Amino acid sequence: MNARESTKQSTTELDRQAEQVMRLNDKGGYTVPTEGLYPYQWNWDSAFAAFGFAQFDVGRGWKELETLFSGQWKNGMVPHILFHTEDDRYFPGPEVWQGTGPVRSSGITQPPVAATMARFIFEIDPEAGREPMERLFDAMVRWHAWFMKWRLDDNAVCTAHPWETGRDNAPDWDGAMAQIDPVDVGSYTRRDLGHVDSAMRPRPYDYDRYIWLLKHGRSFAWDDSALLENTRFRVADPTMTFTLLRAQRDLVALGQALGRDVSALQADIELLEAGAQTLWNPAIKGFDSRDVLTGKWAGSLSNASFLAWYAGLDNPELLESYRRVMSLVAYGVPSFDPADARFDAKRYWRGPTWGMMNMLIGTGLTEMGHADGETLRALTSELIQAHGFSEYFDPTDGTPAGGKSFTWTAAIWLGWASPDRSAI
Ligand code: 9WN
Repeated sequence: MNARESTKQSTTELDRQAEQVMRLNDKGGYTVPTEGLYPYQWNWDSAFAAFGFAQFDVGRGWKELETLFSGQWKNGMVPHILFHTEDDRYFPGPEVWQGTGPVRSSGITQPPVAATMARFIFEIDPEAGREPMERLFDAMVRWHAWFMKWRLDDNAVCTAHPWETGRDNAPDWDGAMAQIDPVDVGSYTRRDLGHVDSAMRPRPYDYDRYIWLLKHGRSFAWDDSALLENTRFRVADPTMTFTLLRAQRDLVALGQALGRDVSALQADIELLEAGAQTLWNPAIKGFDSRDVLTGKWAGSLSNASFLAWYAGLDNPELLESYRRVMSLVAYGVPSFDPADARFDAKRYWRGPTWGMMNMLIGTGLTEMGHADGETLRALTSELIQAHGFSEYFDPTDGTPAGGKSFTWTAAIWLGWASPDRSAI
């Protein structure tokens, strides 16, 4: 067998294993990110799961999204965790969050990638997608409208908790977190450290503040208007801004396919395009996070900064920064600039590379006509071939980190990184 044939054979075997990971984490209508560490339905994980399932079972992909939106609150918000069961392997659980929606849930949201994944799935089979999309369209419009109503600052999208961005301990929040005195946070037991080495997870300092913010939100029964008035954490950030901008564009395309009026969504796109530009920080040659309460930049060049192309915005200086950052690592976009002293190759969102972020960044680069997108796809493919379906990886040597048999890594392998199965 020549080298090419043997690579082909092993990638086909990986396709099979990725499907197995998805099925293993499938709890019937929704998928957990990984057994043990994350035993519930997470918002953006679920959107990636839908995309992964759709590569071999389009109906199951739509089902995932419909289950996610079954947890939508009256105000339009779609929670970051839906607690369909009881499970003491994760903290904080439903009794701590006390979300107010139709399904037990957290009280915050996560990056809106669902409409984008829905568009990818719709394009695989538009006929099969018509019915589920008819049901999902208004719900997606309402979720996006909730962001537009409650979360804009200078038309950039803000986060109210580090967990909302999905980039929990990124240096983006260091300044805003330092303003919080987690007094009266009480004692609690972290469950994550029973599953993963503490060097790969957020520190106790961060957790105290995560829990303090949770209790703060809960004390206002998660009421948007009361929380806005009493806000203690509000950061305008590239993750939320770029994912919403992209999602609004995809919702327009889906709406047009369904024959809906999309003029309000088009107006939102213009606002968000202007808002995104307010996040440009010339000092880091990149899109940055801005603490709304102090007006200070985070000075954080992160993998979220590189979501600009995915959001449909090109920028030659950003491309220079991207190429510089990529020249410092071996295996995909690091979550933080390796040239910055705060870089930590294994600690979660302060250095490691994440497959699904690579997919969003790579897709954007390719759509903008930059060959770097294909290079990133090939690097991510090599990384997974060498190190499997872990939650994230050390970008310098590929060492797998966090949870194993992870849904989103398997999903992006199936739909993007696998040489046999690339759908986008
Ligand atoms: C808190 C499930 C989630 C991801 C996030 C990731 C991590 C949770 C945690 O796991 O966050 O939401 O407990 O660490 O940071 O992006 O959605 O995979």
